[in-house]
Amino acid sequence: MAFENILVETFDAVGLIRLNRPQALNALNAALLGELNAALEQFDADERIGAIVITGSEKAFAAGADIKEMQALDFVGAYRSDFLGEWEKITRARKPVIAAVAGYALGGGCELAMMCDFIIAAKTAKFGQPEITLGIMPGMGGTQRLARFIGKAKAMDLCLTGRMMDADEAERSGLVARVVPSEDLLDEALRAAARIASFSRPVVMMAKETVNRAYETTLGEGLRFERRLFHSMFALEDQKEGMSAFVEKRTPAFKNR
Ligand code: CO8
Repeated sequence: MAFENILVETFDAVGLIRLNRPQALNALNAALLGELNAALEQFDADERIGAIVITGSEKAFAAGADIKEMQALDFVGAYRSDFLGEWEKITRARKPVIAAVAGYALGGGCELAMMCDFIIAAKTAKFGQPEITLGIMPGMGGTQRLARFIGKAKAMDLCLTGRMMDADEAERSGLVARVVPSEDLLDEALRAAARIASFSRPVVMMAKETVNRAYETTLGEGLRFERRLFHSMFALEDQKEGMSAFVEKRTPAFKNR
């Protein structure tokens, strides 16, 4: 499939998707969304790929949903087409997805980054939910994921004032996993993804699924889910290999990659 709004590359076992609408600061329109979902599905299904990175440009990860596309929308049209409901598909990728964020991650851009498994941010990154300034509120998970990830106080502050948060504040708040100098952003994200891809694929996928379960269930159910999957890992050759390699002081050669 030929893409017009994203660029897709592979680096060994890592799939890289770059949002590429520079004229609109990577504003997220329906065409870009369709392409992003298609590229993610392809990487998720590709046996050679173990982890995926989504990034934007130096200036913008994404400056939000495309305001020009939304401007003329009416309630009936938005409701009947379940406008932008397709975004949820991103969270269905079973392989880990890292957001590498430089510049603006605003509105839908911040929400897209939060749909990824973790965020690595450049010093220049700016996160925010400025929808309130447009007469709307976040609609792709901003009110829900922010509240869970950074707590009520900061979620309210960002959603109600529309202010931006810099990379250091985002890291302090728990939104961002790591902050790195801008020039190192892509290398750092690709290195993290390559490291993930070097581990046992089923174990990585189960670890992702289990951490995500923490956001959807009670602690007791989550702990039982974790323990059941943990037990199942003793059926894997990769468990034997990983533990034998540790005891024998050598690097493990995982088979299920
Ligand atoms: N949509 C469309 N076009 C955009 C967007 C956007 N979100 N952001 C920037 N652009 C365009 C500008 O219109 C401009 O185009 P042109 O040159 O044709 O005028 C170009 O990108 C460059 O932008 P600026 O000239 O504004 O660049 P600056 O460096 O001066 O400013 C900012 C950068 C601060 C990022 C500024 O562009 C800005 O404020 N952008 C809008 C940010 C925003 O409000 N984002 C939230 C959008 S709403 C949203 O995401 C809701 C999602 C929920 C959907 C729910 C569905 C169910």
